[in-house]
Amino acid sequence: MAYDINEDEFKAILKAAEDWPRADTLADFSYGTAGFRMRADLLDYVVFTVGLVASLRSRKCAGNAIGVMITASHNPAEDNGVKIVDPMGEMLMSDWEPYAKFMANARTPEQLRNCFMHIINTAQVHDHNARKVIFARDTRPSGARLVRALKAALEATNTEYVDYGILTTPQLHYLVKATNTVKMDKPYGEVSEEGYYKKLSKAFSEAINHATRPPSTPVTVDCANGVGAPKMKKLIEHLPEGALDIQIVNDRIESPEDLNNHCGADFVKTSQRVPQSFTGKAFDRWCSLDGDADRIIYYFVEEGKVFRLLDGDRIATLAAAFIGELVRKAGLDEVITIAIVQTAYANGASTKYVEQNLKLKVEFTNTGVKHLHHVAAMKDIGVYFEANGHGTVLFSERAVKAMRKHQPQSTAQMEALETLRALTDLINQTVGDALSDFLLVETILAHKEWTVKEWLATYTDLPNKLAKCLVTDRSAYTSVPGTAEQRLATPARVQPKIDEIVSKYRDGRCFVRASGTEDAVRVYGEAAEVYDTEDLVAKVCDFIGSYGGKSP
Ligand code: G16
Repeated sequence: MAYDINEDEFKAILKAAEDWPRADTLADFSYGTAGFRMRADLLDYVVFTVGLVASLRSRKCAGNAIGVMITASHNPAEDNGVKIVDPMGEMLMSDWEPYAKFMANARTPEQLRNCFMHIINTAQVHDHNARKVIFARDTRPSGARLVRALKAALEATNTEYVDYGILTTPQLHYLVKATNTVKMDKPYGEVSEEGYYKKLSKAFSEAINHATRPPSTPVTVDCANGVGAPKMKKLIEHLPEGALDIQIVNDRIESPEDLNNHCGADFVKTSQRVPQSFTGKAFDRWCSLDGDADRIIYYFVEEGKVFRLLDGDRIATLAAAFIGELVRKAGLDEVITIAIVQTAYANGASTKYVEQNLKLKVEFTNTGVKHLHHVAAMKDIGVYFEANGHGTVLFSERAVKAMRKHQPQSTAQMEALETLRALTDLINQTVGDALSDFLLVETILAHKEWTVKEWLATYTDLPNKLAKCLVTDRSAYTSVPGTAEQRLATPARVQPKIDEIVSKYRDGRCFVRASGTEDAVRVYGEAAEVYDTEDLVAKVCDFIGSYGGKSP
């Protein structure tokens, strides 16, 4: 069936678009790992068109609220980005990504009209349907201007909207799901930022209820000088008194240039160093959020200032082991299975530990939580984390029902069951969430009465290194499908050279892929020895530098 464009609506769109002209770039914009991301001054028109797509998506989804988040997360302060959130709080359905790309690249009013018509007809979008969009932004100054571009598109398309101001990315995901489930039997939570803190703090109190005692040592949180700082402070106000001793550093949101600058999860993970403002003594527990608080990683120093990282792989293994124990103790191990989803960036030692010690199945996907989430959602309990600290644990409807119905046969079974049920509320079910993951890790350490030392002792990481190479055209780097991005299809000469280099190192593994959030290719390497790893990655970077660009 063919749908016609609403001429009045389209006139309003063209009029509004005049204030947000497309940046004069030759290259096409693409919807990458986490939406559009680039220098903020190029984004006005892109955000405007995202508003149009979000409005159409809402109409397609029977008027359910669609989320739009304006953030560039771990990127430097001069960047910004925008992404669309689907009705249950998950990332935009992949079939719609090309529509968003198509619209952002329309260069003339005619092309914009064609794109609009194309979406309406191929996705079969009813013009008369209700439409609603809710949105938020991180602390970047450019966010305020981009919000105006978004509002212009929403007003032109007669779309109802709610502006939630400054939030973390996972808070916006939470609000999308809460908004769309408000009339259901089991609403996801109160539709407010306050409701988010209330849900998390209540679940946290219940989850630590059966722990012998709260963690006896303080934990310090590096907030990357981003939105995580004020939001973590608000969360602390809601937590039960004395439950956790939390110190906050890097909370200067009034200095935009400090955002992610020598601090935050991405800096700590990639440089394998402590962040700015680090004052920890040996074995003090520290963690870092990223710029929009959807990633978290832990770390500490040993005596002699040896740096030790407890990254996303560590959080995944900690969570899977703990939840597995609870399932067993609750008497549900015959009914509920657990699986782990990782990407190629997972340290080989973590995968081995999961398979050999935890006896759990590991599945691999391409980079991007949007890929991991879908695989994890198919499991009874799906634990997914990227090594960079982005991830969560999904409980299927089936698992939640089994937990609800199960009659415990002993006090121990009852306690395990109560803790499990609390985790289903504590852990953000829409997307990786640094604040929720933080409470999860603290809960587990309290139950196990572990310090960072015992946590680190579960397995030994293979030495690894992640580097970035600047190339003239990152789109020239494409991966062979089905290899979890571990093999390059193009440029044709690169993969054979990587294979040749890797073959010279014991336990060597190395792959190269184009980043979907930065204008660079990433090079990941592992080997049996630290100096081998450094050497391996340096050689691959040198080759890429000589081949198609310049290495940093
Ligand atoms: C985003 C994605 C993550 C991904 C990261 C890096 O994180 O949500 O899943 O791992 O980008 O992606 P790439 O290697 O393609 O640049 P964030 O925290 O920046 O939104």
